[in-house]
Amino acid sequence: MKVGLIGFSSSGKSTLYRAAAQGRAKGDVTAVPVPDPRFEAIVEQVKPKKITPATVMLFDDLDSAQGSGRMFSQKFVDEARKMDLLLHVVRDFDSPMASYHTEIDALRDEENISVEIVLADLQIVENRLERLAKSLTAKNPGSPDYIEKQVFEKLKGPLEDGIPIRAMDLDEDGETICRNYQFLSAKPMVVAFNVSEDHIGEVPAHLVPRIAALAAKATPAFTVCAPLEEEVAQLDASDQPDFLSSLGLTEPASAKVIRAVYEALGLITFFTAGENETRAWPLRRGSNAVKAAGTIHTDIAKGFIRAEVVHYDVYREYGSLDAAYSAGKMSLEGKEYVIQDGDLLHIRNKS
Ligand SMILES: Nc1nc2c(ncn2[C@@H]2O[C@H](COP(=O)(O)OP(=O)(O)O)[C@@H](O)[C@H]2O)c(=O)[nH]1
Ligand SMILES: [Mg+2]
Repeated sequence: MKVGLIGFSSSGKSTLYRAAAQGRAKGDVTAVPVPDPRFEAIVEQVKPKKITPATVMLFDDLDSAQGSGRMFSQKFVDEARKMDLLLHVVRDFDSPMASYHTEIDALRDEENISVEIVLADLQIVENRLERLAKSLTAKNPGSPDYIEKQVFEKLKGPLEDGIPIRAMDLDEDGETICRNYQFLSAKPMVVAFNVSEDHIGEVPAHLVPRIAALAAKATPAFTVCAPLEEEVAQLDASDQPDFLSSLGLTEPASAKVIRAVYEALGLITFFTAGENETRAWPLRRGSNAVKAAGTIHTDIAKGFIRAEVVHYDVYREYGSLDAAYSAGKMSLEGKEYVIQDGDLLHIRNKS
């Protein structure tokens, strides 16, 4: 899953990118581990030879907005279209580096980018509707042009009101067409307000209403302090908890943001706890057991017999998989079983 960082220059994108990459950042693209205390607990108990967390691909530097004239370059739009989710970083700290606006105004910056994204989609919709108005086949009920025209007419009004496509209720035709057009405002988005050091661990009052308004537009929003996050990421894992608690925090804000990204992508996690490899696997919410087996290996899906399932909560209660199995807490599930977030799986298969 591809996550692209967007936002004005010097808003803190690269800083947050390096923090989230936890020391693994190489170039502009990094597979970022999804923080998951459950996975850490499993690893701690199993002590496997190989540890493979779930990851998302984080893309820094999509060449986003500079803040003058037309905000989005064609290169930016082309790159952003390839992403599965946009992570919008907004500056809410004072910086001599910020060349585009001297005064801090996070609400203005957030809105400018969000509006531009909606306008980019509106322009495509309007251009296409103009063509379709001249199309004869678009008058033919049931034709692809006719369906597209109906969908686009429904999108136009809300887009004019600044509503992103992701916040609209689309029918199946709408979903398909929007996917084909790769509309930017149809992509899930998470907003990270990059606050100054004196607002660590709190939400400044001026951001509270905006964060609520964004949530109502299907856009989870958080505050982070990117340089602090980077500092935390540079510490040894064993030193992080003390440092965080000295600031009154339980975990880095970037962990929360990456988890929100993961959730906004519609992903849940299942685990395989082996002594050779213990692994967290991302899976589309609502997927069944064969689909999960196929994520591990196509052969395992083909030879699927049954899934042995122990949920993480049960695993924790008994302390190990062996103990949970001995207590009869393992359930055998068939192909159609819907995987739950936190399931530990072992797939019985013929291969
Ligand atoms: N004071 C302060 N400086 C920050 C913060 N976030 C980023 N910076 C600084 O702002 C500058 C630009 O950050 P960068 O991550 O490169 O921004 P980008 O252009 O969006 O990638 C760097 O010098 C950062 O150290 C913050 O929360 N507070
Ligand atoms: Mg940068």
